[in-house]
Amino acid sequence: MEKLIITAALTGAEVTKDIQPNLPVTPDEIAEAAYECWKAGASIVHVHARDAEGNPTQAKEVYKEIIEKISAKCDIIVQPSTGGATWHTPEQRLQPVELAPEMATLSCGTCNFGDDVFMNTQENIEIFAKRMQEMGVKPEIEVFERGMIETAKGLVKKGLISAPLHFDFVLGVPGACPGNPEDLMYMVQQIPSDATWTVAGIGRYETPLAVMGIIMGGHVRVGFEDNVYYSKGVKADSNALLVARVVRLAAELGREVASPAEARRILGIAK
Ligand code: KMH
Ligand code: ZN
Repeated sequence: MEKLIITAALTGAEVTKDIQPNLPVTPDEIAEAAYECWKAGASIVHVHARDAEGNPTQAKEVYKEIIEKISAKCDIIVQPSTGGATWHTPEQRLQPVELAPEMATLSCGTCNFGDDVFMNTQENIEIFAKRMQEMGVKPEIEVFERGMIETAKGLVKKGLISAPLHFDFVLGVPGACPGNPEDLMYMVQQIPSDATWTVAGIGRYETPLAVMGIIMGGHVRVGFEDNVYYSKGVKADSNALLVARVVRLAAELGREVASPAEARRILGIAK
């Protein structure tokens, strides 16, 4: 089994400081949180930017500042979001790809997202995929529902993304696929045999699905974007503590953790 890639989803677009007082929102806070997660064992950070008021923004300039600040501290792979918030336009969402980051997310379909709709039309998915290809950005295919895997396979046929694909199963979003073990096992059975995958369990699904990812040979995402608690009713003090728990679980289960350089090799990212 390959070493385990741990992604830290630091901020997201939905969580606020009221919900999680330790949420990193400024570029300095995000860079420090990324550094702490790197020290704890993460090899990728999934980044959402916030503006000066703490609201979600997809502004290229803010992502540029965040990437520069993180890269000055450590060699972790920085993966900006192109999902943004549900109310962002496709044009706003695509902005960080212009910075040619090593990776970026590519959501491959529309689903309900709590009380909102996370809209990804076929036309926009193709525009996003094409621009990532032109900019040399490795897409992480975000899968919230089963059909999104088929959309990704369709992008391969159209030459807009290429093997080996890397999927992220985001399971447990209210309104989309739940995060039970059988949901993950079914998803994994549908992807190409040469593909890699990560699992991100939302809320109470986070830790059980992390264990599933470790033992099934997948990779794991944790962090405040997905879950703000350390245990039932107890808020986590930092993203790094959530990463550190996955590192301990992996050690107990006999799986080594990948460095960023090893993660690049596993994912086929040339630095
Ligand atoms: N905030 C969600 C609406 C991504 O980062 O690519 C979308 C999201 C997915 O978080
Ligand atoms: Zn995200």
